[in-house]
Amino acid sequence: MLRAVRRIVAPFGLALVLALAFQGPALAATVNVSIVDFAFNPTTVKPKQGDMVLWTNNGNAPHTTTSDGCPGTGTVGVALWCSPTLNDTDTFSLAFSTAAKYPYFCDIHPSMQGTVQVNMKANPKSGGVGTNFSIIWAKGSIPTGFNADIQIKRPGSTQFVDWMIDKTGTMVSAQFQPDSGTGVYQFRSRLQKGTGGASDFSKATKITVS
Ligand SMILES: [Cu+2]
Repeated sequence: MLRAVRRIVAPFGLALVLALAFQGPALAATVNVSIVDFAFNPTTVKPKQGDMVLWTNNGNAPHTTTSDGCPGTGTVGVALWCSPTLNDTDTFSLAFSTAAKYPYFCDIHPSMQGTVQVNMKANPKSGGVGTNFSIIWAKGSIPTGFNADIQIKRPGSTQFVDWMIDKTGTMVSAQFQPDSGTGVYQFRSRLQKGTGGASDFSKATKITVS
């Protein structure tokens, strides 16, 4: 009997180990936000590029998840998503491909506010003046009708300046070779709507050149 059980369980155990081993970083994750009366919980989420954010209304009141800039809301922003009214247990989801800081709110209760923060990636994170760095501001492609602006802050500089502007489609990364000697270089990105309106800039991603 025991042997029979083991014969059944062992292959499943192996399958589980293999499944975990091959899961890798390629699979997009889902980050949950619970909408309650009257807040987004958690207020700030940080999905990785390509991850999904799933909002669920767990409150009794109707709510929305509304990107700053949505038409008719009197706000300024990128208007990346404008959910319909979500009643109790209703959900709304969106994959975030592009690094940026996305403020949003509930259009019914504007004091309910949240933020989705997606960071850029750099590979490698440190190197020499001859190193080619991959600077990655989106995964897959930039949403249709939108474009990405990427800024750089070079060592010794006090401000960000434009580096890559109005990138669309699958223009989601670029090579960077240090052009201002050694030190820390910082990059940040935001998403713009083609006809105006933009998200906030992402948190800076750093590379160290020595
Ligand atoms: Cu609300």
